[in-house]
Amino acid sequence: MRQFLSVHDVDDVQALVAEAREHKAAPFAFEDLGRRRTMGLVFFNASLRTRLSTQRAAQNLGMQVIVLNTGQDAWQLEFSDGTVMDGGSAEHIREAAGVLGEYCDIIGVRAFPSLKDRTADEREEVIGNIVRFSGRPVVSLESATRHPLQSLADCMTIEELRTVPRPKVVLTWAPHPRALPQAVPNSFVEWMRKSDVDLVVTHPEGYELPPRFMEDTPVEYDQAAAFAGAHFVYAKNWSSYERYGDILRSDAEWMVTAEKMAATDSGKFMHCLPVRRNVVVDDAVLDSPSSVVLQQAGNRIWSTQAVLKRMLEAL
Ligand code: SN0
Repeated sequence: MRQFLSVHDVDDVQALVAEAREHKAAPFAFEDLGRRRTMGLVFFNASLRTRLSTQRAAQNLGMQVIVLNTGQDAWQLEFSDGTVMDGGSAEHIREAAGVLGEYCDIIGVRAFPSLKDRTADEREEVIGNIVRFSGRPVVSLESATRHPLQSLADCMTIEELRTVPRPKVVLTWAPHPRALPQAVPNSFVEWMRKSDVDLVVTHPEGYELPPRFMEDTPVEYDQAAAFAGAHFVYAKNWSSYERYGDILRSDAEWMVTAEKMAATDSGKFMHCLPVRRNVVVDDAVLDSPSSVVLQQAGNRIWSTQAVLKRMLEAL
């Protein structure tokens, strides 16, 4: 695998999930594969799970890991070409990415959207420029429009926990005080569509996800109807795509509660974390045995390890 930016870089999702489960069973089976290889992690935004699970995955494969937090530690970067750089930006992405390519064999990048300019966000310039100017294989650690490593871990978690051949999976919008990206739900839909599940997306009017990710995925505007008989409830807030980056209403009644979960078929509660307690989901759900958020977070290591192993093999 040369790069990992979306589900389109994976030929067989089921096979990759199976490999991730093998890494979980035998974490150090390939501990020499990444010997004398260096993974660079570049964060333009905050991270807890992605940062630590990617380090663990790379280290389990014998790689060295170096981390750059661009916000506080690095020079302010310029992205547009032909600019007279006499303002705040000290370094152009062309040199910065080229230097990363000198130091790293594989580069991971996290770059959230602005949520202001939809067209610009959809161009994925940050990660695209690093691909272009580093000349190295790049792994998305969450881009403006996608979070594929999260989705792979989600597929793995559903595969581990499913009790029926084709589970009903509900992606539900949930309230949040801040405007958040559509990256996690976009990716989740994209990966679920390649999995053997019945996917239903539920959200208030105005929070429709981009058609290029949804395609013909069913949308149910009645959250209670969507939850009926669900085997997995995946909660996530996102801001409006149509009125790009807006929070349309507070919609507090969309919080996931124990009462709502009672209508599911012993449904498991999933969330990518970080989660706002008693805003997105109430304590009663998060602290109940139906919550699988920690298993989901744990699986970030093994799913990333499966991706990095394939990328190391392609070096
Ligand atoms: C990010 C998002 O894309 O929604 C990362 C999720 C993996 N989440 C946040 O930025 C949450 C921030 C907050 O204030 O709760």
